[in-house]
Amino acid sequence: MLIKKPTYHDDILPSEITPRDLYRRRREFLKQAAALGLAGTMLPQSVRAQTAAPVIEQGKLAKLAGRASPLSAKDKLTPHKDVVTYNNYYEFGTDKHQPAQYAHRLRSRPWSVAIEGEVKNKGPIDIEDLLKLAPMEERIYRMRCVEGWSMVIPWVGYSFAELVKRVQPTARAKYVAFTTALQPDTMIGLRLPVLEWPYVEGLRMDEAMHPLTLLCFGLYGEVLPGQNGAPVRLVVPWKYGFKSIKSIDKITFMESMPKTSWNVSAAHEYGFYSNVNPAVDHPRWSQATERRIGEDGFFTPKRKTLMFNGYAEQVAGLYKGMDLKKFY
Ligand SMILES: Nc1nc2c(c(=O)[nH]1)N[C@H]1C(S)=C(S)[C@@H](COP(=O)(O)O)O[C@H]1N2
Ligand SMILES: [Mo]
Repeated sequence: MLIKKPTYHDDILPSEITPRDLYRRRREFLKQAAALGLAGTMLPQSVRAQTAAPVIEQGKLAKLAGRASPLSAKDKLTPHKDVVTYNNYYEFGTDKHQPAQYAHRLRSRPWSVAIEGEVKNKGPIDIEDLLKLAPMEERIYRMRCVEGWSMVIPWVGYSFAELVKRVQPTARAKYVAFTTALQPDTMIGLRLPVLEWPYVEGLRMDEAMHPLTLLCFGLYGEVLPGQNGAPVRLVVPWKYGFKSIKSIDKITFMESMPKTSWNVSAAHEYGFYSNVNPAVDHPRWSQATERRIGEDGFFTPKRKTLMFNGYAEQVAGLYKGMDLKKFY
């Protein structure tokens, strides 16, 4: 696809780009995207398009075993083929099949994760050390995208809390921000100012410490392929998919609520909490039902979306007394 370069210059340092510049670039892009008919369901209406046929060249991935976890869901698994070819990873394009086409280019070694902010043990952790930090578990989780589809995926990883225990946040840490790596030479989507790059997500400290919050390195018994967020990502099963940030290279403990990429790009559509809540519609579509990928025949009825994606028993306590329509 040929995309006319937006009207900004490559020689401007990211630090020199003001929010106003971003806003202008984004508007410029949206105009061009509308003209070109680009995909991207989560993006504003003007940015929709046809899906290209997937080209999948899957190399053999290394095995990554994990002991079965009692936190696993009992649902039928989504076929592996769908898990690795139907993705949202906008850094590799806003079309569902583009990440599978392009993300094999992602360099996942060498890799380290910077630990910063309100924390005693600051500094980079090498990916090989991160892999050995706690025993690997296989966790079968339901995932639900804000776009209205869901999957059931056997992830491999360990609770994010294991890492938190070792790096020791200070008493001032109330939130955690996660940042995706920036690889301009491999991430073709970075040319499109659809989101504020790098992709940033955040959790409240108690959400981050919940045992269900998974620091994830693999799926289906193999290391994560690029399109699913190699070499390390987050999986937060009771929140919409976009909170499950991919290819993390920085974790920052913070006293105040971090800005998140989706909230910056469309505050009225994507709040900080983003808990799966069938009673709160997306401004442009309902969240009451979902289509489970892999079981969608012509006559297959949609599933009813469950509060907290079916994890209410485990997580509802985190939000006691909060108005979840206000804190969406
Ligand atoms: N860095 C980054 N992380 C991301 C995204 C993205 O575009 N960039 N998309 C999110 C969205 S919207 C979803 S639904 C999930 C999809 O994860 P999967 O492709 O592994 O199923 O990743 C999330 N994490
Ligand atoms: Mo999503």
